[in-house]
Amino acid sequence: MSPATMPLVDAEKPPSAEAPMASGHDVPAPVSFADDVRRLLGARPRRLPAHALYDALGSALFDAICHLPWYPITRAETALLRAHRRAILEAAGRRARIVELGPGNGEKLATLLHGSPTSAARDVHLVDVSATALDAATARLRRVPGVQVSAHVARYESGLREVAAARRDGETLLVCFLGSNIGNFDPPDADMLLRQMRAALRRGDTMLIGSDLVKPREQLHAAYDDPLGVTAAFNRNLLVRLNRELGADFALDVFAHEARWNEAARRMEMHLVSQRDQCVSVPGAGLAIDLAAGETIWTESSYKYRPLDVAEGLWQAGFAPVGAWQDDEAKFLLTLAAAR
Ligand code: AVI
Repeated sequence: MSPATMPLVDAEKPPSAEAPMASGHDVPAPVSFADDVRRLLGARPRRLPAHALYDALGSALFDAICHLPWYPITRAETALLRAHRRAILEAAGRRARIVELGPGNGEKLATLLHGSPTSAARDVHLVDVSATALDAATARLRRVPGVQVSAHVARYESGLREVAAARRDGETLLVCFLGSNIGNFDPPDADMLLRQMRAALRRGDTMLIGSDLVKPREQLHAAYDDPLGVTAAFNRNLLVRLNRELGADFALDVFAHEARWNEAARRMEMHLVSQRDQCVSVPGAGLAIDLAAGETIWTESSYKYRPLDVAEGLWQAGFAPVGAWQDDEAKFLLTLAAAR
């Protein structure tokens, strides 16, 4: 990896046309897994909720993906964090309370925190809907000297609001949204999420966001359909979860993992392709579906970005990019933005 530093973006100027400030949206009430499955799997094209990929086994498989030579996101981002952590922490301020949304195994935040002066005490908050996912990250971060960790089992928006509301006088917030997690949201949802985040912050708070960039199709295919079949297992595990939790009768061997690059939408898609005509029932969601041979269940989108799109999306949501660092080999971008 060769992290290359990009020039800082002028915080006073939008990347393109002037846009209105974010106003904050109402957060929709959480729906149950069964409701989500009924709505998405019952519709055409058939879909499943990507957030459901992360049960205990799914989280372990995702950890394994991050170690695969064909999946460069985690390594590239870790290298950028290591190279620029002092600048990032300095810009966030000495008294920054740090929040990570979707911390994975905690390794990336640990890398960032090792840039703090050893004397600095840090209040760190982790937000995720999965308690299992939070356990590993909490244990990892407790080993970093001077760090006090609190875990919040919550959706990103509500967890962030909770942490922001409890800040002490004089504290700023640094929100870490790493790993290109933003890429798993369709653009309207990603925009809304950024606006909701902005609404929870005060002017001058900062956000550190990782975005995977558009790259050659072959590299994307290898990253999302790796020769070891780990990503295929990660994808099929969603069916294992439906069988276990909703009493479904998916036969795993008649669904093939497929990774597709959608050029027009600039996204990788993961699908499970039915290998024959079949009928599947999901009693826990009150659903029975017919699948034709070749029909797919779309399980995840991973949007890929151009650097200017990232800056523009942040600006539209009420943030001013103040620093950006790119890994030219892996094509990955880390952006630090201030709430304006
Ligand atoms: C967590 N997320 C950013 C990963 C991604 O690249 O979209 C999840 C993943 N899906 C397949 N491989 C990794």
